[in-house]
Amino acid sequence: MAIPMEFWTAATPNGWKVSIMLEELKQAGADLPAIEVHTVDLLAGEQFSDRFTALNPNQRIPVLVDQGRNIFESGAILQYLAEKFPSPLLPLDESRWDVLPWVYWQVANLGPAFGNKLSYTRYMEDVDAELKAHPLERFSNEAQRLLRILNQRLGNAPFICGEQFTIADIAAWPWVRGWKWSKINITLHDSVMAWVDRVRARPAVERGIAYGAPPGETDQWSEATKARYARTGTSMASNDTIAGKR
Ligand SMILES: N[C@@H](CCC(=O)N[C@@H](CS)C(=O)NCC(=O)O)C(=O)O
Repeated sequence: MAIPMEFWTAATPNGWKVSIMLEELKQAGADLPAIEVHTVDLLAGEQFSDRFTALNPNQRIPVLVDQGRNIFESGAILQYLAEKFPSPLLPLDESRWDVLPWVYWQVANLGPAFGNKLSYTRYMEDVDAELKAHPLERFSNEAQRLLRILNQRLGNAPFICGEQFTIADIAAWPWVRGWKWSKINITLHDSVMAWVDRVRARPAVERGIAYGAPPGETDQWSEATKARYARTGTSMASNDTIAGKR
């Protein structure tokens, strides 16, 4: 019997990248082992526990544990799974270089810009509006710059790397689809809007975003869920948390 994989996650965009990937691989017929899902309570600070830090010294979800190896960073996990279970999600020949730069682009650019815009928009209630104005403008402009790039690509093909849905789409989509929460206006970008719907229509994506989401709230959160996310985000974004003071 294959040793189960452990998937350490939470209901957030970076966690959903991996849950979508696992569901897409199942859909593609990959012979996955059993997956043990461990939910990390980010509000309680479980990401800072000794047990979790031993899995990921960077103290962030997601983490995949496979055969005694801990893989952290969502982009690395997507690549690891794609290489271990070959499928059209990532070509394994030379043409993988059409895909991998867009995965790195997401983790190095789109994720941080959207995440920072979200933090200043929703999670810094106790910071003066005047102090937030500059970072808000900066991350908003950067998010729009990235959306223009994405829109241009998606004007030429249905997916980021062409005709085929790949791990580049899996990496970018969970952040972009959360645009109402981050208040990043994607409606200016028609091809991005159409891609958000196109990806959402995939059955594996439907299952992937259900991980950790309250039933019936995969697309629209209740007020109680929004309040819980706001509490969690506020705790994670706090300077005291980042400075290790709590
Ligand atoms: N670059 C990392 C980012 C991971 C990340 O920021 N995860 C967030 C949840 S979306 C987290 O664990 N935050 C906990 C914290 O900030 O304390 C990746 O792509 O895996």
